[in-house]
Amino acid sequence: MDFLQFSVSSNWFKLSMPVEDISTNGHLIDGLWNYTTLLGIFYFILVCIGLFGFSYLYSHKRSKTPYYTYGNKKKHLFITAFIGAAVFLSVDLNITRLSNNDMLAVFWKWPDPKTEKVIRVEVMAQQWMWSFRYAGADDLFGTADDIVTNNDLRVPMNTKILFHLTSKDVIHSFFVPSVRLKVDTIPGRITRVWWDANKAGQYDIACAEMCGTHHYLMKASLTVYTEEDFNKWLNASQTIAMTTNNPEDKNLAWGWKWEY
Ligand SMILES: [Cu+2]
Repeated sequence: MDFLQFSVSSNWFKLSMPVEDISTNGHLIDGLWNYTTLLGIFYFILVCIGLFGFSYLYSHKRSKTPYYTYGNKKKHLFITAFIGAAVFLSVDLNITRLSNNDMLAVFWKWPDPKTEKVIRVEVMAQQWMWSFRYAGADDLFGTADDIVTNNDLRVPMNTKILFHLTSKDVIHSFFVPSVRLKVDTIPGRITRVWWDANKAGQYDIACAEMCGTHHYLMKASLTVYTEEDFNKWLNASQTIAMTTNNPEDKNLAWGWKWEY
């Protein structure tokens, strides 16, 4: 019985932890998350010490004479300003600085398909599914040989994958916990995200924006292949697409011309 309880609780602990990070840059997000959490705990403890410490020090037993303060003495103003500035500098400004650095140095350094190897994918979100489009043999999007999959994204590992995303109906959010990335998909607008995964396997994609009654069903699978396996899959899918894609099929016609 003890053993059972232990396994249940350790399982809950495991469930409450983030999934394994399989990306090259996910540690930046985890670092920011840990930093924020630790500082939050630090200030929480500080506030608790103040709250319970002063309640104890100035309880009725210890100090019988009431003492009135308006908090407007120089000393009070200074202490208040100091605490406020410490929180603002160490939490707000520092998080802004760290995340801004990461955005500029990594997440907004868009891979350039003209100069390096990049797999490009167009993503269309709709109530309630994800569609993915690869350019196919002609390297152009929105043409008859495109490879289109539903709720099934497959990419190679150790390669930069660049996504251009949009939505057919309402705002959705493309969320891939295993690479620590999330980006909104917005009707009439194209958003971008890129990653480089380094571990083959199968992972989850979810919608992270409350988008309607079946929002919770908006789940897709991500398969990260070795490069060899990915090429095999791509070639096989290309053959299928060439023979079965119907140019009249309106469900297939959502692709757009890729712009950099
Ligand atoms: Cu959604």
